[in-house]
Amino acid sequence: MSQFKPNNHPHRRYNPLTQEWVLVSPQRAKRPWQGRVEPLDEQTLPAHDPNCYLCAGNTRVSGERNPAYQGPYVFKNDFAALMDDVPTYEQTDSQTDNLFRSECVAGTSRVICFSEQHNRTLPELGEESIAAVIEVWCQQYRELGQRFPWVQVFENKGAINGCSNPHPHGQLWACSTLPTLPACEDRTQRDYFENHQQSMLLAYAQRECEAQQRVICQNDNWVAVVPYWASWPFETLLLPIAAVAQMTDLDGAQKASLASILKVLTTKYDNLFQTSFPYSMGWHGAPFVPNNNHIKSTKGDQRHWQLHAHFYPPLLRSATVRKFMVGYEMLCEAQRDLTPEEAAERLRSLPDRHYKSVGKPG
Ligand code: H2U
Ligand code: ZN
Repeated sequence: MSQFKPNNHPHRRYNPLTQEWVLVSPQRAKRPWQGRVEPLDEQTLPAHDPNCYLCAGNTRVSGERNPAYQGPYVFKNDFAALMDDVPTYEQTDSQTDNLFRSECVAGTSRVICFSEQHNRTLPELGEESIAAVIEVWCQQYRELGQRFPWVQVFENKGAINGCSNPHPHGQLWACSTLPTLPACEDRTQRDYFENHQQSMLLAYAQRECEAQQRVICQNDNWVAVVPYWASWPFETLLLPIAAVAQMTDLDGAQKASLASILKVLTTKYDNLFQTSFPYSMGWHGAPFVPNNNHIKSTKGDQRHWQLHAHFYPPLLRSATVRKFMVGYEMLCEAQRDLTPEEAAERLRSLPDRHYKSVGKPG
C-alpha cells in the first residue's frame, strides 16, 4: 500500500463552524462529464432597462415607483418572507411538543440595489461604488440591529442560482430569532473560545496567512481563502485579519480595503470561466442585542464572534457545468473532487483585471 497523499487519496475534512464533514475525492477530478449543461446566459445588458423592476425611475410589481436613484438604493421587499407584525403565539403545545414544535418569527425583508446601473455587477463597479454598498450594509445593520438579533445580508447572483433579475442587487432579511446556521456558528465559535481562549476564525485566518496554501488574495485587513473544509468547488471565506465581531465595528480603513478585496475576489471569479460568475454570498457577524422586549435577545458576550462572508458558487468546471449537491450529499455528507488547495491555486493565479475590461483604458 502506498503512502497517503491528500492530493491523491480520498479523505474527510472537518468544518469546525458547522461541525460537518466533507468527503474529498481528488482521484476523481478528471472524470468525464456527460451530464447537464446549463444554457449560457451572456446577453449584453443595457445600462438602464425600462422593463426592470429594480432600475431607477421604474415602477415595481407593487405599483410603487423607484426614485431616480444613483448609487445604492434600498426598499422593502414587495414579497417579503417575513412580516414586521405577527401575532405572538399563545403558550401552546407547539412550543413544548417533542415532535410537532414551532415558534413565531417576526422580521423584515429589504432589497438592496447596488447601483442605478443595470449592467454592472460588483466586480464591474469602481471601488468607491463598492464602498458605497458596504456603507449601506453598515447602516442597515446599525438600524435593524436595534430591533432584531439577526440581520442577514446576502447576494444571490445569476439565473443558474435562482436569481430572478440581472440588475445587480442583494437582499437582507432581519428576524426576531437566530436562524439555524447562525445559531450553529454561534455555538461552535462560543465553544471554541471557551476551550482555547481565542476566536476560532481569527486563529484560522492567521494559520491560513502563514500557510499560504489556500489564500486567493489578501490585503492589509482582509484575506480570502478557499476554506480547508470547503464543500462547493470554488467556495470562499472572506475574513478580517484582526478581531472584528460585526460589520458595524469596521473602521474606515477596513471598509476601504474590504471594497478593494471584494473587487479583486469577484473579478477573479468572473475571470475563472470568463462569465458573470454566479454565487450566493452573505455576511455572518455577532448577533445583536435588540432593545425590544418582544424579540429574543442573545447573550451579551460576543468575543467569540468573528465577522466573515461566505461565497458559495455553484459552478464546477465551466460557465455551463454546475455542481449538484445530490445523492450521497443529500444522504450522507458533502463531497468534492477538486481539492480546496487546487481551487485556491486556480483562483489565485487569475488576473485581478476583469476580462471584459482588458484592452479598455483604466
Ligand atoms: P432575487 O432575484 O434574488 O430573488 O431578488 C429579487 C427580489 O426583489 C425578490 O425577493 C423582490 C423579489 O421579492 N422584488 C420586489 O420586491 N419588487 C418587485 O417589483 C420585483 C422583485
Ligand atoms: Zn435594472
